[in-house]
Amino acid sequence: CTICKAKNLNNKAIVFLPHHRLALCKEHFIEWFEKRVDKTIKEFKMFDKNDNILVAVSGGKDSLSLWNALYKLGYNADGFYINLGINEYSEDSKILAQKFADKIGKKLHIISLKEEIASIPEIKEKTNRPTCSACGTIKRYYINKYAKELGYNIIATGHNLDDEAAVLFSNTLNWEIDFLKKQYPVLKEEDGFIKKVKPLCKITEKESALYAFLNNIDYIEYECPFAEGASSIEYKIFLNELENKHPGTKLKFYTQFLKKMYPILNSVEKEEKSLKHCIICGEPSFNDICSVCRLKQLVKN
Ligand code: Q46
Ligand code: ZN
Repeated sequence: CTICKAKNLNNKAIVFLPHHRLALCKEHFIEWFEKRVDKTIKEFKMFDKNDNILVAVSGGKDSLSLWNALYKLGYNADGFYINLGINEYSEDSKILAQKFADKIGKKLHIISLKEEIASIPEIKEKTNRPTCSACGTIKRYYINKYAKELGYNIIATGHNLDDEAAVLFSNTLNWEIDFLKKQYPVLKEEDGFIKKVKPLCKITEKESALYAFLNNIDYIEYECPFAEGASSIEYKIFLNELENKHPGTKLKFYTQFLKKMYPILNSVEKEEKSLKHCIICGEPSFNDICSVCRLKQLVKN
């Protein structure tokens, strides 16, 4: 282990991180991971120890690793789980999320989509919206709504470097300027929207899986059945091939975008669509009726 060696200790490394040129033992990997998360939180001024954080928990490795790291770093963080009603996947992930919350003695708020609108499979059947796009809109809507009602001022999600690099790659391939302009690990608080942050944005998927494993966190190891065939998976595979040949590619692609391209994109004056409030539910929306209320109407009809 690089750190043990410097301290004249003799622990064997269990992992090699080529993009950081570090070989680390279990103890120092965990320490490195938590320090890196904390550094990211401070670098982007995400939150501090006085904030009330709500972690979007899916039961997967990223959200549980994030919650564990925030807990160990001494931040005030509870969890929020949406039961999407996707058969065993939702049942299994709910059990694992609750088990983890009990282990660290933190509150996990749980809502059921079936009670709010309808389950994801029902929404898929009754509307023609692409499933993951509808699911993403719904998740963002409910966590924002409940965070406000429950008195949290920060929403933290487990998006990792692989996720961010894949989205950045897709948005760049399609020159989605409006999306690129918003691709930042912090979305500031805005009329009706709670501040949203991504503290794992510089942590790879492998690092987050290893952190979960070394901390004995039980997480859901299989993907949601609707994830199959998503183009983001292809982009992740492609970026990993590049990463294997040239370690550090993903990190550089993402961090250099934030440093060099993001400020340029946002220096151009844009015509801001003004934010209103949905006439049905009162939540922030760019249209008279928000997309979740429209979805509700489609499901009913
Ligand atoms: S849960 Fe929902 Fe994901 Fe399943 S339906 Fe798609 S978006 S894949 S993170
Ligand atoms: Zn609405």
